Amino acid sequence: YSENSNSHYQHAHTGDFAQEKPILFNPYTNDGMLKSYLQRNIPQEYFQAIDEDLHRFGDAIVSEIDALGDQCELLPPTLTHYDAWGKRIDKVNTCAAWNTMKRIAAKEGLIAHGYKRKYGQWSRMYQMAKLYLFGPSSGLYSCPLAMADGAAKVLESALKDTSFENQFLRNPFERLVSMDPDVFWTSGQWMTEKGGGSDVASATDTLAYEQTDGTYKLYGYKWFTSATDADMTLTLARITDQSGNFIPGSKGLSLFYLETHSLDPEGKSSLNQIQITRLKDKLGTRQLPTGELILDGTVARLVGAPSSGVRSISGMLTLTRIHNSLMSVGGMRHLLLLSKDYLNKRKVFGSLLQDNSLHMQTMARMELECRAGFLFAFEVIRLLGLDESKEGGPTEDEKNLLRLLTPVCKLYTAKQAVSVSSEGLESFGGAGYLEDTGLPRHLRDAQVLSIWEGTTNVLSMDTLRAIAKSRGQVLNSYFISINDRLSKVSDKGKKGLRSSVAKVHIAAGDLRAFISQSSTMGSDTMFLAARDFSYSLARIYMAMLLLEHAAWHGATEADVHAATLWCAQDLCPVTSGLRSGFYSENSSLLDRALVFDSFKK
Ligand code: UCC
Ligand code: FAD
Repeated sequence: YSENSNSHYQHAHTGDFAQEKPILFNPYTNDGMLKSYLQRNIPQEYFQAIDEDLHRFGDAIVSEIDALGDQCELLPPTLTHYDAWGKRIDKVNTCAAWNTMKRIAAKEGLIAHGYKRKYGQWSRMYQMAKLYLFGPSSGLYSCPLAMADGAAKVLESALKDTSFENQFLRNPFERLVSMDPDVFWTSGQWMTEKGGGSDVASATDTLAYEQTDGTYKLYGYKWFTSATDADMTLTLARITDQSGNFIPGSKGLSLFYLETHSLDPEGKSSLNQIQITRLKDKLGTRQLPTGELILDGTVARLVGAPSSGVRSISGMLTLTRIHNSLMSVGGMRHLLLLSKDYLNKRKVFGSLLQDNSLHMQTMARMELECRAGFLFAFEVIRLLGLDESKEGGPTEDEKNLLRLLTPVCKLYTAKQAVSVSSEGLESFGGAGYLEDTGLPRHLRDAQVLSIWEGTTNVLSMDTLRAIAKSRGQVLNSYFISINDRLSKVSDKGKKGLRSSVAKVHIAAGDLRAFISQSSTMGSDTMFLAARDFSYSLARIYMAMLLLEHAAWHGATEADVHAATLWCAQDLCPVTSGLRSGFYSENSSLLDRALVFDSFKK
């Protein structure tokens, strides 16, 4: 035996090749869409300061925050029911990185910027641009921040309402919008009960008993509560009369504020008569403690008028749904940045991925979804900024658009995020499926975006609610906005844009025709068409936004190509659905037969 070649104990030969891994570079400086959008929309005197801050923040994400986000995934929260001596404590244990995220969020003003309003009507754009960069690297800390923002919104408007004693909301509001990490609070949003999360009105059986001091004690079971470690929450419950009777349905629900911890008689902090029965075992969002809670005499205070709980909490839903859209587009962008870096690192069939035109076509399609989603989410954010801080107040059209587009944007971008995340993982081949690459969690975390904060169908119904409640005014505002803004695009005469503008006009015309026809077809038709109708509203509006961006003087050839590609798809699927008879009673019966075909319990 020669010493090197024939030893029984030779070091395993594994070959010389090791794949270079994808790296995240500054997510601000590498996102031309974000920068050009902000440049196009924010006055120069503000843009410069915002640009500098986002550049710095992008560096911090790469150097510090992204690694903390990884830690949150690797060290998920746990629940300790009892201390060593048998005392029930229900302590949620979160990792150090999760706790650091809270401090970063406060210091960076991730909620505060939306309320300090240093940049007037552009403050929301600034705040949300930071959150868009932060979210995908935050280990899901974006979730408690979304709820904190939603709660701040409700509390801010409640504090202006003089019809009830509201000063107890001052301190929590100041904490939610604080930039001091030792003062900053996050909030929960406890709506879902065992009986359901969509049909909250039927499912809620948490009861609220008024006490002599004007507070309430709540008794109930909250079935999904994300960020169980939050400092406070807004929740729904039914107020009983003295005989213990309560009003069923939506009309019987009231909104309550409560703090999750209170001081016990010895001055020690303990849960406010809350038992955390367990933490959910979830497909994704594993970084986030999502618990089931029993409220057993939890002390709470009524916010606003009794029996207007759903209406009162809808301000929170608007904000959290906007955050959901933001996280959908932020997640797509983050994965795409990694995928783009991989293009010149991975070779297939003798050439780099970046030289493979079929792969580049696949990448371009993902990029297109991301850009369209981005413009849509930031359009809703722009409208939110106008609604809150426009000098002289928002116009009726702006208010209508915010109401209509919030659910439409949430439902559409969530679906885009699931599909782009799936394709994004595939762009890494088998590596995209391996846990230790850190990639699979992007798909797992995306899947929840179309479920929580209202599923796709429930938000399609909310779109119809917005239309019905405004007697169609929100749709008038929608078509006015499309026409006005497209008329400016067609004047620019950029190559290829005119024919795309014409396609959007045709699609918008088809949508109008569908709307006028649907009024004669009965409510069942509109119910069956609701999802395709919302998709049509989304695609047409996104087409207009892409064209508007492409017509901007600073736009690139890529922006023009993106607009052209988007307009080449079916922009108004509800028209095709109607032509195919999808919304007829007969089609509905056939759908039912298809679903149950050969299904026997
Ligand atoms: O999932 C959750 C937290 C997840 C973690 C946070 C993620 C943050 C983002 C991601 C970042 C990473 S919390 C649970 C979320 N739950 C839902 O979204 C519930 C889904 N269900 C619905 O949306 C339903 O439509 C309901 C429960 C809101 C309403 O159903 P009802 O009972 O049929 O309601 P009504 O009777 O139609 O409405 C009652 C009142 C009406 O006003 P009035 O009384 O003036 O006639 C409605 O017009 O509430 C008004 N209203 C609204 N107003 C209802 N929805 C809205 C709305 N969206 N905007 C304005
Ligand atoms: P269901 O309502 O039972 O939906 C089942 C199916 O029916 C869905 O496909 C839905 O689209 C469809 N459907 C329902 N209604 C209609 C309709 N009218 N028309 C057509 N189709 C319909 N909730 C909270 O309150 N606070 C939280 O912090 C929270 N955190 C969560 C965290 C995670 C990880 C998850 C997964 C959920 C969380 N939820 C939370 C709950 C979440 O909001 C609900 O699960 C969601 O709203 C859906 O409700 P559901 O589970 O009852 O589904």
